[in-house]
Parts: sequence; structure tokens; C-alpha cells
Amino acid sequence: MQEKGNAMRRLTMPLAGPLWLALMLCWGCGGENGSQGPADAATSGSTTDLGSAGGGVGGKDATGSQSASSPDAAPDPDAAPGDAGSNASDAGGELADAGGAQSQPQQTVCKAPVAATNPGNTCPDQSPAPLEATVVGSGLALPVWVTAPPGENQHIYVLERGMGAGGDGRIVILDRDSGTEVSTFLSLPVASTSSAGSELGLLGLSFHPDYPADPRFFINYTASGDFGTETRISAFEVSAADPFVADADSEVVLLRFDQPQSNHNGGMLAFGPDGCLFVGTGDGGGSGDVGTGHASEGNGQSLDTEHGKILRLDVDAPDGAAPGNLEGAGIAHIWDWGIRNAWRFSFDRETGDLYIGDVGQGEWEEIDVEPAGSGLRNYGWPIMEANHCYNAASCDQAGLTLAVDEYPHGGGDDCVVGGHVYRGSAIPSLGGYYVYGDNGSGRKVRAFVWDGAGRCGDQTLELSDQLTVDGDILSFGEDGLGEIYITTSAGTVYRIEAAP
Ligand SMILES: [Ca+2]
Ligand SMILES: [Ca+2]
Repeated sequence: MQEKGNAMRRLTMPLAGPLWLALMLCWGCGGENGSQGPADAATSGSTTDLGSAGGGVGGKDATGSQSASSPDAAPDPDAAPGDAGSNASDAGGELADAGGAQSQPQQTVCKAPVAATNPGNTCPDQSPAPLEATVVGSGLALPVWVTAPPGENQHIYVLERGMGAGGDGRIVILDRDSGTEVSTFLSLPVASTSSAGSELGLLGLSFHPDYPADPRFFINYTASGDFGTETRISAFEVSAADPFVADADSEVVLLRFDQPQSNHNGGMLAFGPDGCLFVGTGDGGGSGDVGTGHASEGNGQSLDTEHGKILRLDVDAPDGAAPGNLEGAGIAHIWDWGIRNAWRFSFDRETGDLYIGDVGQGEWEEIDVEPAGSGLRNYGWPIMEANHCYNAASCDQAGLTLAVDEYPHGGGDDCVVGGHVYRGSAIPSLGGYYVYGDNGSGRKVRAFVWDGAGRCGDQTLELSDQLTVDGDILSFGEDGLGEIYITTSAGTVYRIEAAP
């Protein structure tokens, strides 16, 4: 493990077992900045800074070499008509059944948040079972997300970001076991570039909690529009004729706003336990949250812009403020602010707690944990970068919520990719662990358990030796069963499983 200069410590908690000894644990806090990573991280600043965000999407400036596999590499939906067709039919039946079973929707309406009553997770007394990353799908074009509709346990919906001319964003449905491509659910033009490291394109997808009874799903993407390059949060509907094909003409734009620079576009969408749609945005782009399109105090701190926020929408009344949103702000949709680039966040499907992976500038990456229902928080950017003053001359920390986990750049780390709390059933010993990673060349996957006040034992597990992947990590995702997936710039989708 390569975190040489960082404040790494081996486990000191009384945990036994050979595996546990093999795991390196990170002591997230306290490292020195010394280990600045690659030049690009510190310097660059501008545009592609830190792959930032993008984490997304593609990673570091093109270096990756990854053959970001061409869009052509994606399987042809028509190639296996027989099988795919019958799969689709079968699953269609399952979907219908699932819909019927959900006759008592509990999240139909976006409601005022209810503060968490859970005290945090119980700290585990032993290590997770040995893990491995199993290939589920390959040959995809920049897969940046994996999810599934409510009640759908056999298929996963994978987002292809889209790249360059003709490289539409695409939602492709795969069989979770065979990896067979069932259909293209939706394909749409997106504002993008030919760069694999671009942060533009189709970035987020979330189904209505009452889907398919409510046929809507929601996407977060960049488009060319009145604002130039803009972010759109749009609703689409599944087609009436086929549960595996969306109605491409059903778009309703709920929210749109400009993107002053091509990077830092956030991209995440997820329904919270309150039935409201949460949206992760970035600070607008560039570097340091300054320049054209940035408020004097930084977009992260400005309450007059969608940039640098966790937004919260009532999808049935998207123009107004969802109940419980920040009052008195210049825009109606603010839930949290002080965010640099919320490429990926997630709700713990058991507790409703919110975990945010906020991509850092040049030195520190962070994970924030927000107990269910307790938003209206200022996470600090650009006053602070994780738990360190970004601008020491004006580093007033009053009222700021600090990171629960952080790590410095270096050793292949330079861009956090938020993940999920494991609540699946296949790996009981991983239950309660928040699994996340980094988009950098180290391709690291890490995990910690949040106990309500911080990380259990102040420790983060380093899992990279077990969860090895090709290509840089673009995203994590969950299927209907709560199993966790990893997507990479090599065009591969992996599922985290217990090693045999
Ligand atoms: Ca931007
Ligand atoms: Ca922060």
C-alpha cells in the first residue's frame, strides 16, 4: 500500500483474523499536505483540474489511456433477439407484479424531513469476509452509474455518459446475472466532448419511489440550450408498451441552469427517505470556485445559485421550495451548501443517512455524513477543502460541518468517488460499511462504518488489494437487492461479491 507519506496506521482495534491483518487501514485525518500528488492536481487548476470531479467521468485528462472503449463496443441490442426478447417479457411480468405489490406507496409525496432517530451504526467486531470484484458487464462506453427501479431485482440499469459527436448518453439494461444486454432503455443527445475525461454528458438516474405505478424516472445531464452548456434535471416516462424501453418523447424539464465551465457539474440524483429528489451539483467549474460565473464569496457559499449545493426538489411541484428547504435564499431548492463537486452521494437504504463524496481541489478529498433529515448544512467549500483551510486568510469555520473522512492526494489518489452503505444480503459481514473509492490511478476502494459521531475506531479500511479493477473508477451503484457495483473507464461493470 502506497500511502507512504500519509498518516497511515495499521489497525489497532482488537480485530482478529488473517484477512484483517492483511488490510491496511487509513487514518484519514492529520496527513500532511506534503504528498501532493501529480503535478496536475496541484497546478492545473483550471479546466480539467483533478479529474476532478468527474470523477467522474473519465478521469484524469486522458492520461488514463483507457481505451474508453468506443460507443461501438457496446453490444447491439438487436444481436440477441430471441433471448433478450424473452427475458424482457419475463421480466416485464416481474415488473408488473412488483408494481402491484406496491399498492401502498409510502413516498408518493415530497414531505418535510424527519430528523433521524437512529444513533448510528453498531461498530463491527470483526472484519468483512474477503471480497472480490466480479465482472458483470463489459464493452460499455464510459459507464457512470448503476441502479434499478423499485421492485426490479433481476436487471440493472447502467448509464453510459456519452462522448463526442454522435455519442449519445444511453441507459442500457443488463441482466444482473448473465450480463446480457436486454435493451436500450433510453438514448438521448447530450452536451459532451470527445474527451474521456470530460465531466459532461448523462450523469445521473433515479426512478420514482413508486415506479412503475408512477412511470417516471429522472435524469441529470448536460445539454446545449439557452444557457449554452446547461444542466438539466428532467423527468421521462417508461413506455406504455414495453417496460424495458422509455418513451423518448416524454421529457419534462424540472430544473435547468447554466454551466459556466465544462467541469464540476455534479451529476447525482437520488430520492431521499422523505420522497424528495436530491440533486448533487458542482461549484460551476474552473478551479478554486472563482472567475466567470462564480460569486465573489464562491458559488459554494452563495445562496443565490444552484452551483455548489445539494438541491432538493418536489418532483410534483419543482418550481417551488420543497418543504423543509432552506428559507430566505435566492433560490428555492437549497438543502445543503458549501459543496465543491458532489459527483456521487447516496442514502443509506436502511437508515436514510446521507453520505456525500465531495471532490477536493488540489490536496484533500472528503466524505461527509449527514444523519437522515438533518440538512441545511454548510460543508465549507471554498472556505475549506475537507478539514483544512483552503483560503487561510478568510478561514472562519463557524457554522461549518466538517468531513467525517478525508484523505490527501498522492499515491494515485486525487478524486473521491462516493459510494454506498452496503445493505445487501450476499455479504453479511459487509453490512453497514460505507464503500467508496477514488478515481485516480490507484483505483482504490475503501470502507468505513459511521457510528453516529464519526468513523468506528477512526479507521477506514483499504480494500484495493481485494477489489481490483481495470480502468479508473467512475462510480459505484446498487441493484435492487442492495448489492454494490463499480463502473470503470475501461467500460466494465463489476459487482462486489464475497471471494470464494
Ligand atoms: Ca461546470
Ligand atoms: Ca467540505
